[in-house]
Amino acid sequence: MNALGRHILVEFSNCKADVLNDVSAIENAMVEAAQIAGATVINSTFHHFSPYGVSGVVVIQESHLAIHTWPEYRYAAVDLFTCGDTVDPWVSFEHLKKAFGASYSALEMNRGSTHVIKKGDAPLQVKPAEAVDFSKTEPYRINRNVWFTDKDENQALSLRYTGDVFFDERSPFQRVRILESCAYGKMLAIDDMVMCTERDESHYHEMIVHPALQAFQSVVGPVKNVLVIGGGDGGTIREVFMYPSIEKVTMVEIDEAVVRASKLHLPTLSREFSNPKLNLIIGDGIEFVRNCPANSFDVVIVDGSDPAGPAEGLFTQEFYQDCKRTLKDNGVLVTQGESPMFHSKTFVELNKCLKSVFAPTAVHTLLFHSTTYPTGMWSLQMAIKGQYHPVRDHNRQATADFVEKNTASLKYYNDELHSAAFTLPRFVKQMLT
Ligand code: SPD
Repeated sequence: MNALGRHILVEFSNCKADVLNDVSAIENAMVEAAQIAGATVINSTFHHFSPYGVSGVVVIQESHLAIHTWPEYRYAAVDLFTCGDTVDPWVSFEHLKKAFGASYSALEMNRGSTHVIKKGDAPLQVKPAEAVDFSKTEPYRINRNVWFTDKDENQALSLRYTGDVFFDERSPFQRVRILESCAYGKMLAIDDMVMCTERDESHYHEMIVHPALQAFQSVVGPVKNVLVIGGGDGGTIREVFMYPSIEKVTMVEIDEAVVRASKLHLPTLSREFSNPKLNLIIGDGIEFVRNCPANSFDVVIVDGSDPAGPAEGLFTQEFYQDCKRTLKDNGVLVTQGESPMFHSKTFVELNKCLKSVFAPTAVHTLLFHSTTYPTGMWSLQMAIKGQYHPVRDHNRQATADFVEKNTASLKYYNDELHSAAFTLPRFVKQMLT
């Protein structure tokens, strides 16, 4: 070769649009394309842009592979640049063509023609090479820079992940993924939203369960019969089964893929799926409560996703009317209530909706820190089918005893936090008046 490098510029057209908008699929394909061609990968940096498109580069010891995608045009601009004779960029090209299902046109250029440039023109000082003892070096690791972003049009929360994808399935309802995040352990994502991470899932799961169950037990007595709608990762039932008085938990999850993914990859969340007191129904929670006999449950927990896709119906008046009917007298309903800062409209509307179904004085808002949901400020709504108050009538000593007994497993909830969670900032109070 009479040049320093080979540079292939590729126009990929008619690509699979979903692949071109999938930052992890593209990063994987590009890293593989480099490795298959025999290149040594130094690092990779890839970003997803809102609403469509991915840009990224894989730096290899022999130069780079770069890409920019326009999924809405099913088009990707790719360049593959290799130096030396050991790596054939056309091998990378073939791999990417298959991965994107693309038609193409490509142009190869020689870079740094040795007819034009001459070595030794520059006055460089070269340090003598030091001998390296390879038996003492760390195993080589690629530095991957891939980000998962949960966002609306104006705000986002991004988590860096390793690029490893443990589970990725498009169920009839949604895309279910389990990724390895760098700072928060494994992460369950539904479509492009974070559902939970190993490191902070306890905040959400403890808070959706214990304030409601402790409020109920303070006034009514031991909790026996609980309905969970959603909650397919298993974190909510794990917390419910901490109560020895539980006789039966009915869980209705619409998407079996979520349960399967969690059982396979999130053992700390899914360990109670084998509990004999669990009646797991794979089905539609909305239909379940519509057909459920009245006065069936002490507590109903709605552990759904955000109001898009199959979870949309979990934010309606009809649904909460049915939930109320299925509750026994003095029963408690608790539902995830979105974020006052991120989903302000849904947050307010859900509170109004519950007040219209129960009574304005029977609905109580709780806030907690969910560090991997956009804005980090998340809410729950509690509604009581009875006359008592979750803070004024709270048996603080009973909660302190419960926390003491379960000190090894609880990470977030305690007797002080029980009342603190119902204390709202001024702007949140204002939103709800
Ligand atoms: N934006 C995320 C809201 C998701 C609430 N449900 C999470 C499921 C955890 N069991």
